[in-house]
Amino acid sequence: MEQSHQLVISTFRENFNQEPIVVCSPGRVNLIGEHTDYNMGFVLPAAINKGIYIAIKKRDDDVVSLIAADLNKKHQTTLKDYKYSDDNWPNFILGVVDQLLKAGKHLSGFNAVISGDVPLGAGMSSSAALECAVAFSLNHIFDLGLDKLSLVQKAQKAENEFVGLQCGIMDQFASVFGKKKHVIKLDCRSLEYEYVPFDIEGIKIVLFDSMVKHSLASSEYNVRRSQCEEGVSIIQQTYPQVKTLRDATLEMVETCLKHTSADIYNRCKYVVEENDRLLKACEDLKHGDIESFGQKMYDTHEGLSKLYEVSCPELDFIAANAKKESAILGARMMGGGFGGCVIALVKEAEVDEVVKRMKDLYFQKMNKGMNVYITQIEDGTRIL
Ligand code: GAF
Repeated sequence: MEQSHQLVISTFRENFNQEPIVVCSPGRVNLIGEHTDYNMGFVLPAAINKGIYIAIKKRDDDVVSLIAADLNKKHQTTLKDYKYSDDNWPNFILGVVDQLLKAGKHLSGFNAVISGDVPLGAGMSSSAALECAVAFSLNHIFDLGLDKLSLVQKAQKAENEFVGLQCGIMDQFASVFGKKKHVIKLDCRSLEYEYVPFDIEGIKIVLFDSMVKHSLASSEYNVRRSQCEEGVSIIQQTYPQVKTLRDATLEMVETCLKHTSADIYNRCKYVVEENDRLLKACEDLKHGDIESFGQKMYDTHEGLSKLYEVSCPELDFIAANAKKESAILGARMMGGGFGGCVIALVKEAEVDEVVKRMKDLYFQKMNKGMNVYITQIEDGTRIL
């Protein structure tokens, strides 16, 4: 992290000859509760020790001058002329600017340099981290007076409306509200949340990165979301009180969807089961029953792979091998899917041997390497 911090400052000084402020916004892990956020259910994410850094300072004109230090790329536009960029990375910044302007906030132009150590496309939420870093830093330099939840919502809407991914609120919420050594039990309907201690003696959160970049992710993600909505509209014909899948029971899914399309039935069944699983997993945490918690992670993987169909052969292979390791208490694919990481709870004393075996097996089967990240749970978005 220190490297990205230094890089944004030095690049900023070289290019703009000014002193910036620096904001860091972390990536996230999610222990359990996948594809539940946009169905108004629960999630259990945490901010981690990998993040996006932004060095930023306002200008007197309306020029927005951006540098992506890791990509060695520049983008320049104005507050009047900005538009979607085929280069992609500027969109996560311009999308937030767009939301703030639409909300009637007064901005001038600004200079900004970004860098980070959240691997891109690995399901650790680099895009949400960037959006949150931008929202937080603009709020600070222009003194916009937005609270943390408003910043999260602006960042999410930037992704929905400018980038085009109909994501839920989990990633942005985790990045901003993260708390060292705690996971966040977030109710995505009421937006009430609780910090649950997650500092388990002798257990590490390890991410096995399949190195598959999820190219299908945004299109298939939006398809999953509309399949869930279609399921809800069918259930509503019999149960008008059901507004989202959060309100549905397995019995309703069986009665109303069993004889409709298999896809709709499977997607909705998974979401209703996952919500229930998360609540039980939180009970496991309270009782310190990490074995039972871990078993639920494997069950989530099964659901994501077979019912929700957002996994891929590489992720299935990693999760299946994890299950054979006695030092891994639970594992599952994490995030939107179609690539990215498997998250695993691994006994600390055996991390090195386990990682080596998992990497070797992956290489033998897939003929490619796998990156592994041993993460720590850290605080959310902050000024440095
Ligand atoms: C992506 C989205 F951005 C989140 O909102 C969430 O839906 C997640 O996929 C799946 O749980 O990270």
